[in-house]
Amino acid sequence: MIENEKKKLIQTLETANSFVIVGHTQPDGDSLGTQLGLFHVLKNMGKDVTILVRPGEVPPQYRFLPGVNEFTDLTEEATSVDCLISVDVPNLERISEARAWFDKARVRVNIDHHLDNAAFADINIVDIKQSSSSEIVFWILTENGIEIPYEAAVCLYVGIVTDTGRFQYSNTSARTLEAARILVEKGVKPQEIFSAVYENMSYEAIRLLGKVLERSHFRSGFVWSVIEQADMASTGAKLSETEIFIDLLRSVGGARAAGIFKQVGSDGKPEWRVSLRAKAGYDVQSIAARHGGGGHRQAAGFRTDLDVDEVVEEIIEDLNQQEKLKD
Ligand SMILES: [Mn+2]
Repeated sequence: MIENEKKKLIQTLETANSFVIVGHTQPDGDSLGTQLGLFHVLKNMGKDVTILVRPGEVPPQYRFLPGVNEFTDLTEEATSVDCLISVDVPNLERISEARAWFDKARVRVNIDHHLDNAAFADINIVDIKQSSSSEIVFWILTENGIEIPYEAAVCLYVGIVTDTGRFQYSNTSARTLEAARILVEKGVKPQEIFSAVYENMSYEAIRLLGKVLERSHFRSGFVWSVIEQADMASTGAKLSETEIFIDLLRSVGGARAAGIFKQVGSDGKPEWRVSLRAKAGYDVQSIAARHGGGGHRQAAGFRTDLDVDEVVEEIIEDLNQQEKLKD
């Protein structure tokens, strides 16, 4: 069935003239990489392409991506296009204001690898076995002989590198490495990408990282910490720079999962944006789903207005439950 959907996509890419490409809110390397990768490919095919992002939401480590200055503010009034392509987005809520563009588009396409994808479009290409949305797009283009220009190769490579934790997570397959190999053959330089994405933290973010590590807790195989709103002011770091902190927490030996609670919303009523990461054999997607969030087995998130302690207890209980099911 997915092969049929891919055929429909190729047909649409060839026949439609105007495209809008949307990713998810708080975009990561895969969401941005897939959007920009498709942007360059379609431009190369002579198409009229709009790419949407929320202003100010591109994390600094992705500002080197070719085409990053071509984004249109998604809160601008929607225009009607032949085809909207949604990438790395599990459901319509996560495209936020781009919903207006979705409603006006003639054909809607959904390309994603999230477990909980809601198949919300006319053409749905959801493959949870692939490492990233960038990898899905890479193979569709490659298998259909559509040219991937150098700029697109850089963007798709960044999507794959970031979603696989630099080819270390369990979603890294031989096929993933094969995709990376072909992209490198097209001129992508792994060291340059590594340096741009991972060696580009602001000093302010490093100081915030120090605080977050210092106030972390480790109990029953769960490592967690908190980022308060006041921390942003006292260090000058930006919330979008904190995405990778959780990987350090998960790296603790004996940890089954890690969590970071980021305070969002107004100070009067604390609300938390919770990011979770699991080590192989554990599943944080089910935990996030129970709180109305989602993601993948190894990386998921949700929002809550419950107390941190309460949520932590629940997560530990859940991890214990998963442990029992393993025996
Ligand atoms: Mn992704």
